[in-house]
Amino acid sequence: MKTVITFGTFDVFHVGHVNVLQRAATYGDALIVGISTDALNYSKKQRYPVYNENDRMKIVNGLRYVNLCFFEESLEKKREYIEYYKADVLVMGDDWAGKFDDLSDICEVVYLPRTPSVSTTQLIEVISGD
Ligand code: C2G
Repeated sequence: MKTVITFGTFDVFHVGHVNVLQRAATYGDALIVGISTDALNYSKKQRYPVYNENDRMKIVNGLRYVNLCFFEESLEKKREYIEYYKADVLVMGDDWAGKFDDLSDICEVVYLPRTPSVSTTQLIEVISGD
């Protein structure tokens, strides 16, 4: 059995997230998703996500091609998570291209093209009428 792992905030969940998760699932038999915690997001962006970590996890967990979700507490712990979940493949969007190549000693590392013209930042601008 081949296990795939991916990570993300998934806030506010949109079709670009669906596409990357759906494509990631095709790289193996089971897909595990690390959901960035609210605290991790705050440390990166100095703002909390629109949806809290429990709701974001519930949304991603509800997708039929996602087998398991867990909270990603630190960007530095990817190696630990990959080893813990015995993942064979790490899949990330290509905005992270090259960033995780050092993990290729323990798993296959794949970067998938981002879905163009969809982003939460853009969505927030449309909703707020900016
Ligand atoms: N994504 C995509 N197309 C978009 C937007 C996002 O393919 N238009 C992908 C990203 O490349 C990523 C995943 O969707 O693989 C989740 O994106 P984010 O929620 O923005 O995750 P991010 O904050 O980049 O991840 O360890 C990484 C952290 O968890 C943070």
